[in-house]
Amino acid sequence: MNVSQAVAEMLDVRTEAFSEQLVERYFELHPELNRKFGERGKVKCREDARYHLNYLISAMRTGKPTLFLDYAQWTQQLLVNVGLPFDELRRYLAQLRTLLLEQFHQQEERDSITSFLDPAISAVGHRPLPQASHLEGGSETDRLAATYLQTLLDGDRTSAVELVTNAVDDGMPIKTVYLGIFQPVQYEIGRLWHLGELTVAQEHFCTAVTQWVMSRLYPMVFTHSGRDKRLVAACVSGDLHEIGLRMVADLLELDGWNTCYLGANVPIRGIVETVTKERAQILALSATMGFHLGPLTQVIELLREDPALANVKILVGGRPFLIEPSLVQAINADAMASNAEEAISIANDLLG
Ligand code: B12
Repeated sequence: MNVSQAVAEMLDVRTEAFSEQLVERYFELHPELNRKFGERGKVKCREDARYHLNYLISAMRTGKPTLFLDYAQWTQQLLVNVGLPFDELRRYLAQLRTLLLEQFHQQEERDSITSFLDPAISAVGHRPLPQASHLEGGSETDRLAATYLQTLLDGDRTSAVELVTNAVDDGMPIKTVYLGIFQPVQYEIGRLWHLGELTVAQEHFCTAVTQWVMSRLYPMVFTHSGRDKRLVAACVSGDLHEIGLRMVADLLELDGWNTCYLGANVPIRGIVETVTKERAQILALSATMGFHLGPLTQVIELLREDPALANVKILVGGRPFLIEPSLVQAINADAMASNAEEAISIANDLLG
């Protein structure tokens, strides 16, 4: 265990205490917050502080400061959207830095903490940059994606389904529907939610319709039987984002694989047991939030401990790997892919 990992373990044990101390101190320094938000505000702030610490812990465990930096920039945008000054998070993280440096006395521990916090603190020292839309391309597929999103935002499920089924009837491959329509539309929904332009209820509706349309396409996905290439796919414990991995599994199925897709939030042991039962050659694992890397690493450790599974390859993907592809070595996986199309060639390469 290196210094950052040791610090991360100590932070993990004391997350609750540190969150409480941080919020108490911040409210003391800014008495106007107490008057404005009171005890309820403190409870919410403690929840946020736990989130910040959890992200810091997962960045430190994997040795990747970019994960915390990305999280800080994302949080800053969220806070700006609810009307807080753009440098509120910088001040807050600077306070966290002071608090942690008071608790850790060895120079290497202190250096490790600052090497993770300082890049993030300086990144949130200026206004967040505008995030480009995911639907700005000029191709026919891009236009269809923009129309599909509009039908979803209009609450018009029937037109959304028709748009996709007509495109497929006209010859659009499922891969294009997934990667050219569903994926950018889901990313755009996330961007709009983040900017405060879409409610959680609207996001849920859009996502539910897309999942429904994906199911309608299933007769075209599951058309073969008796294949030799076997893969188990799971989102790790706590991760509720399942569409990305489902796309990976579906496109592999179309490529001739026999896939066993377990969906969201799968318990660690259950994943490894399924790999054994299915005699899978590849385990595909997905994680979305930084703190899902903890359970993901545990699955990998459990699988690697079992000599009977020594030949199983581990393919990973999801948001943290898009931010920091070199995570794949840090967590002892075999490969990552940034999207479902890339996943097909990489999975085939892994089988040799
Ligand atoms: C829909 C959605 C949800 C739904 C998920 C429902 C479902 N059934 O899947 C629900 C409502 C549950 C949800 C909850 C939350 N969400 Co959410 N969600 C999204 C959203 C809008 C779309 C996700 C999606 O479908 N993406 C489309 C797929 C196709 O893309 P993908 O996942 O990247 O997958 C591709 C590649 O990454 C890769 N890949 C993915 N997995 C794998 C695995 C392998 C093995 C391989 C090879 C490749 C691979 O291939 C895929 C296909 O090409 C995203 C926005 C976004 N940018 O993704 C936010 C987003 C991920 N969510 C976010 C947040 C904050 C949350 C919540 C914390 C909100 C809250 N306060 O409760 C919770 C956390 C829940 C949890 N514990 O997991 C943030 C994360 C920000 C961050 N810094 O981490 C995002 C980015 C939104 C945003 N812009 O702010 N969410």
